[in-house]
Amino acid sequence: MDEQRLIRVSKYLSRHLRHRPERIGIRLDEHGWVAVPELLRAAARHGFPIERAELETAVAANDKRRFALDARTDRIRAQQGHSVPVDLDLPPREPPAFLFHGTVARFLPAIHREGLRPMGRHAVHLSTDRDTALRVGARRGRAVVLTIRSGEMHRDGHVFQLSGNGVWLVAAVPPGYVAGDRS
Ligand code: HQG
Repeated sequence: MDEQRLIRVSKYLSRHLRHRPERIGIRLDEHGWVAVPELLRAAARHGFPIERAELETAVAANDKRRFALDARTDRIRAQQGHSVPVDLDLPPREPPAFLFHGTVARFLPAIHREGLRPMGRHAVHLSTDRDTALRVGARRGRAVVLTIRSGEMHRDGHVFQLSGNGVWLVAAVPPGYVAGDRS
């Protein structure tokens, strides 16, 4: 499977497992799962046939491990990043003292005013290391990395979850916990 095809399949999966399942007539269950045969049938029906082997490669070779396959039940889901409402059914976890969020300068006034909000997604995404946050921010321009006082947030009762691919998720970050900018 060449790199281009891998990217196309990954984007197709992201689109339908995170954002627009209804576009191809599939239904995610409450935790975001869909049966693999159902997904493959729907993709073929909608003009984007995917071989099962391609799907498995796209899951296994994905640079950010965006998707999880449950071999026992033969289902697939996106590990995080949804805009459709899902309960990822992840246990609450104690985060490290600090986490990082990559963004761009033009969002800073709003972020300092109202904190980090999930915007189009179901949660705010935070990274354990600055480099990852830099890459996330750089999708939109010159990246700015915010340091989040996650340990303090957790002590104050905010619930954190860790996705299967290592992204920390929280409903929102109030402005008082946003510690610093760094580009
Ligand atoms: C910003 C990608 C104004 C926030 C990445 C961000 C990540 C605010 C944007 C994952 C704000 C939302 C998520 C506020 C937050 N006012 N702007 N109050 N609060 N923002 O894409 O974190 O390739 O939904 O800073 O690698 O950028 O898709 O979130 O810039 O892991 O797998 O609003 O998406 O992964 O943007 O990225 P996003 P994100 P995938």
